[in-house]
Amino acid sequence: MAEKTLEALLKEDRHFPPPQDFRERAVVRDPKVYEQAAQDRLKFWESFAQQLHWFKKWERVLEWNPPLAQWFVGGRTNLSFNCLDRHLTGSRRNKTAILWEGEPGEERTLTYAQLHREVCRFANGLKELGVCRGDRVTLYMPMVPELAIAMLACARIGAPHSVIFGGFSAEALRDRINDSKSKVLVTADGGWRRGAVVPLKRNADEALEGSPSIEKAIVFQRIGTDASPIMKPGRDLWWHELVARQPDWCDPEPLDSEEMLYLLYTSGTTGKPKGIIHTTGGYMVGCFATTQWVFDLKEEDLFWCTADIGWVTGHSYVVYGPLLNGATTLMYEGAPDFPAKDRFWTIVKKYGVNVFYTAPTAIRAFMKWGEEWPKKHNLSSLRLLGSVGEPINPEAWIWYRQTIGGGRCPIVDTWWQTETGHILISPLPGITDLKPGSATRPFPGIEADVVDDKGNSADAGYLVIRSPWPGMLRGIYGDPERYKTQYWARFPGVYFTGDGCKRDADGYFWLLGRVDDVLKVSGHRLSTMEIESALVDHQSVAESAVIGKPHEIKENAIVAFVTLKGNVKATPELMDELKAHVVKKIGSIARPDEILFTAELPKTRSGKIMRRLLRDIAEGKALGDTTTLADTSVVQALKEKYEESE
Ligand code: 7RM
Repeated sequence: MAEKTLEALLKEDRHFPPPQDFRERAVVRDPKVYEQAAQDRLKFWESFAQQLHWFKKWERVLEWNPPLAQWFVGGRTNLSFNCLDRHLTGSRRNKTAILWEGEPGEERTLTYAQLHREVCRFANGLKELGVCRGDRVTLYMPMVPELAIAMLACARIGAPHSVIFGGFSAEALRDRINDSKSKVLVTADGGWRRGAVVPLKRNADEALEGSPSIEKAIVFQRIGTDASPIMKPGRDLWWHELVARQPDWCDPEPLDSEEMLYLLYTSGTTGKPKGIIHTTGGYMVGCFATTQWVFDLKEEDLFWCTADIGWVTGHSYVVYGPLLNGATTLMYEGAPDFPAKDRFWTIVKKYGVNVFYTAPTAIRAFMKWGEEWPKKHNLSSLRLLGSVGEPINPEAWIWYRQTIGGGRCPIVDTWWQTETGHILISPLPGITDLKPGSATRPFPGIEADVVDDKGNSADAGYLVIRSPWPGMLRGIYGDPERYKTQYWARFPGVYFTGDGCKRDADGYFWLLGRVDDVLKVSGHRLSTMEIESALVDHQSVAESAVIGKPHEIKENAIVAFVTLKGNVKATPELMDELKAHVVKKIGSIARPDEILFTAELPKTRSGKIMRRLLRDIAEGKALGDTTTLADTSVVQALKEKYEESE
């Protein structure tokens, strides 16, 4: 984050206590929950586990051999059973579980009983194809109920799912399938995005040419005649044909608490994405607890988390968290500005959304589009707003509160990561006084801290988590060493988040963005190294360095400095070709906003690229300390060139 905004942030002293009527009706009203949880963290988490169904009760709540944690040791449970069957005996049986709106405007509702039936059928379909407990299944789907159905079916039979965001390219899909060695791929003939078809099956076909582990591909028909995919005999089969012949009951596997529930690939500081491992029992308890307490969920609430299920936010707060709580979760397939910039507000009004959870990048886009769009709609059903994915600047926070929340809705700014599984820092909306731009305090039972370079508690420095929590990652798939070095080596026995953080006099946390080479671009997590590898993969590129440049809506714009091979000429056509190459290697979310061709990159005497200087150049700042630079003329020339190109 730029220094100017940081300074402004720390001067932020407005605060907003919970409105009285909200406080009186809140799920959590007693501030003592913090002390009670701190006194006995295990008892705190256990109290949530006790509200869920277990085939066999756990023997111990936690087994902690840093950095390896096991939660609810010896317990047996099933996520799908807890999300579905548990609600079938009482009044929730015919309650809407998933309320779906397709981008072209279709509506579908699935009650808990209907969802249960669909999940059972699909689970039986997977079994027919030979999927067994422990086999990985890759899901590459649009935002349709069938994605949630496939996840819950996998969870039911104990086959870990690996959801790949539909915006990833064929190559990115192939790499992730191969890393997980999935046996089955579930995809669709396409998805709708801004009126166009996203060619998921075509990408999948390309990916599967190099994915030997895949035996079968199940294709959900979302588009129909406009897509008409080519079905490969012996490999591809239609979802509707597979489920049509299945019975609508499937026994839930009594899974060990520590059996793998899913893998989710996320970008780290190297070029290769990591398959984050989440297991069954702890993740379930963490999602259940945080959804209920942070979002103040009531029986009659309609909850809308706008995240794509391809990201962790969609896993925990579109699917598992709300369904564990027996809530109604809204799922929307398309973009916020299609067919017009008020699509979200049309949906809020049409269904009467009560709790709305989105990302700062979206809020900043809404601000830019102007308040006339939300003002066209009655948004009075909203009672609580959430934010996630990056720091929210106070201006956006205030706008969100006033323009969307009508000044009456508390805002929960929730900090967490793919690795943490669920929210770790957030207000409790019935208790916490809010400060715009601060995620406020660690959730009860979470021991977060801010430390300096030496690992001592400090007012500013790195955000760390000092003790294990139920939903924490259990490892990186296929790379146990990287799990240790990445998260637990910087400060031994302490979880390193990779985020900078400041703590104020009231103990409030102010997240300041990443301190490593991970970038958030429109809420999507990318690694600079991944984009560099994609560029260097092009035949004309010798070397590249990618940085994030502060952007008013996207948080970061992607800027790539590129040196070309031998006598390759730098042309505008080549620039477009390189951008397209990155899209092909990773997906459109990684397309560089700017490419600058340069004869040389600034390096230290030991040959390391000095990204700090590149960032200064891109931000148009005076150049900082260049004394460690091997050749100072390189950077001066680069700066001049960049300024010319703008
Ligand atoms: C949920 C998610 C994780 C990174 C994390 C932070 C940033 C997320 C907030 C935030 C400030 C927030 N998972 N981040 N939430 N920064 N305030 N409320 O986003 O794995 O994709 O990204 O996102 O840098 O480390 S993620």
